[in-house]
Amino acid sequence: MARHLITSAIPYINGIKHLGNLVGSQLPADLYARYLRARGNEVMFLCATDEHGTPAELAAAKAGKPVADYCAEMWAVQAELAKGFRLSFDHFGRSSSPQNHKLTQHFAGRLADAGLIREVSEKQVYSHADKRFLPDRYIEGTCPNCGYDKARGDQCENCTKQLDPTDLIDPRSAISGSTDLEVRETKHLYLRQSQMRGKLQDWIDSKTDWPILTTSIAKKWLNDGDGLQDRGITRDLDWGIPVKKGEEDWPGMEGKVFYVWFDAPIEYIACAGEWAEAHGKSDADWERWWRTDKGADDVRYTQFMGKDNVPFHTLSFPATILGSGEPWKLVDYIKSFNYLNYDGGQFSTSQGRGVFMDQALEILPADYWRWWLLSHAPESSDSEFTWENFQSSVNKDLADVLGNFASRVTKFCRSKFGEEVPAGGTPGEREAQLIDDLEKGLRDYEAHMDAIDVRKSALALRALWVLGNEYLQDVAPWTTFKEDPDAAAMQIRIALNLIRFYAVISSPFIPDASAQLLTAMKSEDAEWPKDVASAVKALPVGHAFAVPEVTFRKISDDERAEWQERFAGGRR
Ligand code: B3M
Ligand code: ZN
Repeated sequence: MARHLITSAIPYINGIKHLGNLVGSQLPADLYARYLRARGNEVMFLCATDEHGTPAELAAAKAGKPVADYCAEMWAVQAELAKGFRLSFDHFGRSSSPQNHKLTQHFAGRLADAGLIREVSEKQVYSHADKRFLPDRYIEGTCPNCGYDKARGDQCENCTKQLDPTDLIDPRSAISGSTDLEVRETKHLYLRQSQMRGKLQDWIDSKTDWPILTTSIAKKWLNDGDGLQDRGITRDLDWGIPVKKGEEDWPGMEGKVFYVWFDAPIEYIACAGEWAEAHGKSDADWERWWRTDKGADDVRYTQFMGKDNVPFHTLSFPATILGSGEPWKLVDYIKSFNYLNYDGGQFSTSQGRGVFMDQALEILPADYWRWWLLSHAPESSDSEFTWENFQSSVNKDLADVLGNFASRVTKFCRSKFGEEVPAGGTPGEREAQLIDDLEKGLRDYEAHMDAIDVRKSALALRALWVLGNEYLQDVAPWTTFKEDPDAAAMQIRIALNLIRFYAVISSPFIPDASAQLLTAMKSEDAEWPKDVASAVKALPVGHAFAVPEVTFRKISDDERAEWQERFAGGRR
């Protein structure tokens, strides 16, 4: 038994996530967490909402709510959807928690003491009407290059020219439209990441087992002069973690907050503190996951995220941790993902394009989505969701292969032998072959799961389901029964045991169906199989079972067409 700390990138608070977001971090992290628990490891699986920054403020304004209220509500919505998808977090925290405030200020203080923070004076646009400094992209005006009248302060969308807000003709606030703007001097804190280049380089070079996607992005940013530039870690916003040096005020930083990307990864740690508080545990209980001087040296820490988040996790966050000079746990393995596209285009939150988590659950239970998303995870390249593909995957893999196996076997047994595991017959060569194949297949599946090769794991699991189907097809107990009822009983005994075996090993992918099948087999033994030979004998002769309700139903062509149409026009 080992100890595993697992975190998923923490989703932004401003709205419900789409399936592309889900498959890029939270869902594969859940798959891995469930697998490791099923194999008897001690797991701490953490996620949270990422609640700071301009997008949170603007989303709250758009909803007409105070930002704190908006975040509290959206946290509850996201927590409920996470439950709906059976994401088995040990805790779903909030980056706005008191724990994160304290820890973020603590890290800033440590970094300052280590000489890794410098103050920089900048010119920034202040909006009197909005009573705030405006980030570059919240200033609009006319492009000096092409005359487009909705150019943004960072770039003109029309001619793609990179701009400074001061380049714009007739600049106005994108929030209120006000033209009452003023350029003001303001001071900010910069993290001197450049000082840590050597340490980061050594650390990344030591990670020879990381996926190519992760290391290629990390190295690109590390070696590309831009990647390790000193980085502003404060902002002129109201909502966020007030800039402090530990518990002390920071002269000149009054009214400023930390940049969202500074405090968000620190929430991974703070979340463990929130977990401890929520469960009446002590500091030592969470620190044993995070402090190498307090027991975390034997923890393996794995992070999950979309590729766009990799630089923050391979450079900025490690810079914060290493720079603190304190014994915090660094990540051991970063699993990153490409993008999932939607039906010939991209998923888009701003345009409401694609299927969102709440909508998905309105249509079908979580397992259907979990299976499709995981078996098509965008690992080696981007992948695409199409309704045809979804329909065919659900109908073939889940309904025909797994669901049908369970229903055929149990119904046949009920009609010929009654609702208990039948006696009689002796396994022969075909059964020995089956056990051998399953044994190899199981080891293959485990190896892919251990390596977090999500697609390969799904393929390996499906191959195990197929082996059972092929066996049934070959031995055809419904035919055998006419000449040799004892042999048919033996075949069905094995097949009934396979249902339980499948329930156990499929649970990381499809937890609800697995639980349903285990209940139908009236078994509480969900322990991961040590070997297949004993797994196919786990339910003894005379053990009662019930025919399960339909485990997976098929998606009809009409439904597919209806959904395709419904989701084509964007979110309504
Ligand atoms: N909220 C971006 C995202 O959800 C960001 C991740 C933070 S991880 C510390 O993709
Ligand atoms: Zn332009």
